[in-house]
Amino acid sequence: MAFGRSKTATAGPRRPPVEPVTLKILVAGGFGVGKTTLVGAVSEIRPLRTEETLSEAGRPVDDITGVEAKTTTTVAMDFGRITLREDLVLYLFGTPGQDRFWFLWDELAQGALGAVVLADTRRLEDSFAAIDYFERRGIPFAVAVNCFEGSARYPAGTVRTALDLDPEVPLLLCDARLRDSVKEVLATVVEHALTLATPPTTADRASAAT
Ligand SMILES: Nc1nc2c(ncn2[C@@H]2O[C@H](COP(=O)(O)OP(=O)(O)O)[C@@H](O)[C@H]2O)c(=O)[nH]1
Ligand SMILES: [Mg+2]
Repeated sequence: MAFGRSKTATAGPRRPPVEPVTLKILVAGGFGVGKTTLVGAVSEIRPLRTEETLSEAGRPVDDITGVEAKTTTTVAMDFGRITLREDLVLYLFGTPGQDRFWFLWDELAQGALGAVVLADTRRLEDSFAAIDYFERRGIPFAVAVNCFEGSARYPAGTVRTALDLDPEVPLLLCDARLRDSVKEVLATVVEHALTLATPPTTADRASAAT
């Protein structure tokens, strides 16, 4: 009885602190699709928002026709942090919506594990640019349809076809205002990205060859 290895005897009096893995996730999608809302719903730190007053100089460029009450715009990004598990912390970077900030995307994408593309079924075409961007750069992403009230519910297959998504790209419905819903989206992206990042095992290759 005394021959077996005893875990409790060899483990120290305290468990060593877990050093969490930190991963960077981008949050993209068209203007007003819910990026700032999503980051704010889950972030444990007060989300950093780089809202800038629309300036006189920016007036000819920022088309605020129809949204005259909008006097600020997210210039660079939304930033937040969420501990998904004890050993897994995500840093969230919302990408800027305006076309003239596209040059920032390459900076933001540096070192990103994956991305969430938020979509609104009332204007799916607003998500095309983000999907194209991540496809072209081989950055793993999942599409999350933000279910606004009043927007028709389409079957996932219909949305998938409309967005011309590759079959392995996860597509899910979410509510960007709800912490649990957003957490599910983020967990899906991480899982998807890690699956793609894991080299196939010998067994996988053998079965693929047959
Ligand atoms: N009803 C509803 N409103 C939402 C939802 N997500 C975002 N909004 C609202 O839509 C507007 C635009 O969202 P915002 O997060 O600023 O979009 P962003 O431009 O992508 O950052 C805001 O007024 C939000 O409160 C949602 O899931 N349901
Ligand atoms: Mg925003």
